[in-house]
Amino acid sequence: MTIDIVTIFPAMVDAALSAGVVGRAIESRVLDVAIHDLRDFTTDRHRSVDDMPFGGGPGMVMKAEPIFRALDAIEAKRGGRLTVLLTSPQGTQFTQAGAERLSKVEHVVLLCGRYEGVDERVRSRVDEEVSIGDYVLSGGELPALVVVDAVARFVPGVVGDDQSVAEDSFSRGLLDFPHYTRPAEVGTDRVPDVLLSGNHAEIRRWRKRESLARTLSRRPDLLETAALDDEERRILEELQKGRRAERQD
Ligand code: 4HQ
Repeated sequence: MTIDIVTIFPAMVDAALSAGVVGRAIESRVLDVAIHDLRDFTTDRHRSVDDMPFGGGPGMVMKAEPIFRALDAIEAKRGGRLTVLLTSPQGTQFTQAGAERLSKVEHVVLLCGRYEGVDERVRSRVDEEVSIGDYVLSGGELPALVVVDAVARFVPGVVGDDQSVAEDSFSRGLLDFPHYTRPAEVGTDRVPDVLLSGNHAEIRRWRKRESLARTLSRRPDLLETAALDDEERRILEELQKGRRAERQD
């Protein structure tokens, strides 16, 4: 897949994308990511990307035409249908399922908004508006980076071990179980014995129980849609019974 990012802060986006598994995937050309400086698509002396809002009011609005020119240039370069995303608090919530779906799209473009937002006419060329959560950021760069990271993990070859992507917390629809590494004792705090037992069937069951217990206490909403196997349903039943008993005494 290819990802094109349009931003007025190309250095910020470039720095973030040079680190970690995504950085390595770009370096080794498993992922084709290009960053475009929106100012390169302006035509005035001052390279303006924003202007005052019609109707008055505070703040500035991103101009439509530089964005249209950037999209035309990306379309010419990629030579196929673009899927254009705009990150905004008005968008539909970005989820793990959304990330997996986008990873199968050939050419994705991310438009990073700044200021009060973009000229409404840009939306005629936007396929999807996505929000990463209910809070206000000062620009779309961080949301775009979140989208790239979550999508890239589903592209074959980006994460070394395909197994770990399949087992990722939200791909299973449950919260993660606790992890431990050496030493087995930190002060008086010991690693649970089961993890040192070498009994892999028991370890698997313990991890399932921990995942389910955490999900039940912190994110019960996830249990409505999680795909549980027979064993998980049995363990969940047990945990719920335990919690009902707790509440009684
Ligand atoms: N912004 N999820 C305002 C966000 C945001 C979010 C991006 C702030 C766009 C103009 N985007 N700009 N939350 O807060 O996606």
